[in-house]
Amino acid sequence: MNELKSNIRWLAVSMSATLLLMFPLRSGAQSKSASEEIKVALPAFRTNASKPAHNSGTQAGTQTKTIRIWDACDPVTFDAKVGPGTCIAGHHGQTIFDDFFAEVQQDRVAGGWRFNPLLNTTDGIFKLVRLELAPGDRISLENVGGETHTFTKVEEFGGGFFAPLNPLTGNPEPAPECARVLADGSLAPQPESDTNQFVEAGETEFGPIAGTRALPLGVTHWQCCIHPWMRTNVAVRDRDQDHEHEHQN
Ligand SMILES: [Cu+2]
Repeated sequence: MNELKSNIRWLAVSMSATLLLMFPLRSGAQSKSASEEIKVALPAFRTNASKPAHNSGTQAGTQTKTIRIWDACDPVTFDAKVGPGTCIAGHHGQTIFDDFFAEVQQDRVAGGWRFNPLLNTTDGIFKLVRLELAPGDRISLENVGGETHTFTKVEEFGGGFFAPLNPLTGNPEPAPECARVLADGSLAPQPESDTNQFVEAGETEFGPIAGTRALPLGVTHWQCCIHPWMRTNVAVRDRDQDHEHEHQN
């Protein structure tokens, strides 16, 4: 089984390499609308910043809430179109790049790329989940997809640093917490921090702790800086506060 897996992985890598030789990566991240034009140099967003320290000694009564990060990328076609290593083989994704791109073009989102919990379906009414935390609670970020995603606090939701997706998703302007605009107009990712975490495929890491500077009392907005429709709101409230405004976002 492991041998089969490694053969598949090797096949994906060698196919990507072959495709890359046929279609070398462009430099500069110009915004193009046709999927054939999507070859952009992937910004060096796999930073070497150390992972946030695992905090020991959590207070009694606090809890950890997991946000699962999903995608459905097909390794061969994503690596061919975006760059080697974009989608790691061995995960569950089977959506080929052109189908992903066509879905974003038509719907502004790709449904398989999302943060969960996403929807509250109790009472037969669908509404966006807002993660409710009390000081001391912490978020765990579990990437069960094949791509790297970010969990980034933004003042207002906006585009990410992967320029081709921004206009298609109705976010022509990147959120400044996600991207810097370079002199040539291309975008560069903001450095990793405790409010801009890069979670690689298959990784689980601790996210921010409620009640700290990164995740203060009140409602904060978080998004992925690669796929700008991946969004969630987090509310931090003292335990004795009532939840009468729970329905608001
Ligand atoms: Cu993402």
